Amino acid sequence: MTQETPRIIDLRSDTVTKPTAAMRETMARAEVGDDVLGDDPTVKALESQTAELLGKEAAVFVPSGTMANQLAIRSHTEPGDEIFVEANAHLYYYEGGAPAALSGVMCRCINGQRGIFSGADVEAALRPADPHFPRTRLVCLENTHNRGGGKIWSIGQIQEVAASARKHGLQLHLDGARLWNASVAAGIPERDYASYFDSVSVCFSKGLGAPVGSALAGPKPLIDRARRFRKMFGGGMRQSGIIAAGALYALANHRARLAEDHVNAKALASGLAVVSGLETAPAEVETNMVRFHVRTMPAQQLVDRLRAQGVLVLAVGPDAIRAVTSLMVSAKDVQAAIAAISRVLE
Ligand code: TLP
Repeated sequence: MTQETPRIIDLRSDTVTKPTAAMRETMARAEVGDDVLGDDPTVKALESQTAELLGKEAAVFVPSGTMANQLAIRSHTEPGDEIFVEANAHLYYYEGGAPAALSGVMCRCINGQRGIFSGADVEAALRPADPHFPRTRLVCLENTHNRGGGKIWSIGQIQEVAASARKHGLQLHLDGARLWNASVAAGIPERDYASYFDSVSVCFSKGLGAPVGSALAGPKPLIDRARRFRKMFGGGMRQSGIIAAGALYALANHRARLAEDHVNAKALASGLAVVSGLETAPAEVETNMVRFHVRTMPAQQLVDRLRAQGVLVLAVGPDAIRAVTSLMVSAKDVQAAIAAISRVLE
């Protein structure tokens, strides 16, 4: 008798998505060339399609969202400058100290509400032009906001922050790793969000399901500068058309389906809301992330016990857990995960 391998339900992140058979086929057939020498037609196609989608003049393909964000910071600033970041922003919180190490900038943290801050917060953080102070150059936003639980910035909120930033001559960067999710959930085209920013980073390797790759988009002079730093940081890739083909496939085929992940995340949160020992706020679920609090054991203990049940989630604080839906997770998996979590907490 053959034993069935138990199915692993992986809710740790949408970064765990694997390329589908059709995506792999497209990748295998991709035309390639040496991209550092400007010869890869598939990378060029991806860069121009990304720039177009975001309403920007140019884009550069990079290995990761981290590199896209850090190239943006490096390209907008000089060492000794200051940038405004939200205290839980990925580019500050989760990128290994890169703003200090790679750009030599100071990060001034703004405390947001689930990642969202206001124009007044920007004004309050500003300092007078005086040689005692660093030169403030850049304001960074994240949409959707990861540690904010997949929270979407509204256009009104962005407009307000952008107006304050512009009034003081500051540049704006958007970490749009999951801008695709915001766009599908809110019904607002990516380029509408992007229009308030000088630069926008996007990822193909999260909910879109490509195995590797991100891009930074913006005006041509900024992207030319970023391309130079990409080489300097070791991100110049050669026959990268193979991975760019996966990203092109993802753009064409996996954007609209993100709505399914959002429905699944809502269902997960609603199911968890009635499990005793947990605190979950289904009304806060706007995209593909669910954050919940554990009251009866440390979060890591629940994570470990769930692993034994074939359900993977991440502890994101001593009592906080994050579960992310993606194309690796079906509606049935969500119900199975709720059942497993209830069992463990009983
Ligand atoms: N986020 C990862 C982890 O690093 C936490 C995840 O599992 O969510 N911006 C945002 C908003 C992100 O969430 C991430 C990845 C990145 C940038 C960085 O992308 P990569 O991992 O491609 O460097």
